[in-house]
Amino acid sequence: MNAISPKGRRYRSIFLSDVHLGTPGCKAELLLDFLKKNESEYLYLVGDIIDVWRMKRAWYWRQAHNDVIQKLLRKARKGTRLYFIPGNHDENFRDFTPTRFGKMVVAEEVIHKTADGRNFLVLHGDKFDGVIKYAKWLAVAGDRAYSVMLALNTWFNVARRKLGFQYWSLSAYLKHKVKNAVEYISLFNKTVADETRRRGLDGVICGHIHHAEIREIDGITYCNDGDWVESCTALVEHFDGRFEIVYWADIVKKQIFPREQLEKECVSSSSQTLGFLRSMASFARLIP
Ligand SMILES: [Mn+2]
Repeated sequence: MNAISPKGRRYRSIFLSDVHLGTPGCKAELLLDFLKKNESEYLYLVGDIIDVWRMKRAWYWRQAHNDVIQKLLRKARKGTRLYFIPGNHDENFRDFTPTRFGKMVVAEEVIHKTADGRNFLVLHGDKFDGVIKYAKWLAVAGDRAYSVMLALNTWFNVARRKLGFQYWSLSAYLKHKVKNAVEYISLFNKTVADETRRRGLDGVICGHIHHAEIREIDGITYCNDGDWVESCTALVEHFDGRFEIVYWADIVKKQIFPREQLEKECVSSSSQTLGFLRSMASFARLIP
């Protein structure tokens, strides 16, 4: 890949999610460029990094996808504190939570303490899908029903997975139910902020809805780190505890990836498989 883009910088923390490695939509080259140029003490992978369930249907894996994984693991080896939080597209990793693979911590949720001493809940966000689906009904039924719904949602998803069914997509469901995307996003924001308040925390960092945002919601700081399919965004924490969204695609405007070039990069299926297995083996090598 040719040299492009301005130089990056050093942050206290970087949060990334919804990369969807293993799908044609993943902007792996841009992410690789971001990872090469930006360093941090903490690196959080906030879910849907590898799109395992899409890959079960259609295999898509390029060299750049391997490179992203290798780059992440190399950062961990060199001292970056790496946290892997599974999402609904890579939920197979939830079978291993909480655990530590060498330098990488795998967990459903993590509490991140900012440089200025605030406590942030870090999680993917898909566990609120059920709550959002029944939002109106739950508002009437009250707090207890809400807790039951959260528990049911988790139980339902484990059962569905064990039975080999695909993930039920909230966004697909809401396309018919909710008038527009804005309404859905604000419903998601509010649900996540409510849960954060219930737990007595200062803020929350999540992904899942592919919409980067930093916003105050009734005293809770809500941060969403966006995605690497469309917007190519990362959430960063500066050394004074201030959060910011980095729009890497805007920073790297010049860069274009002609479709033919991508196709040429797609090697034959056996070597794709081999590359993928090698990446997974790198994960395994981290086991102490
Ligand atoms: Mn998700």
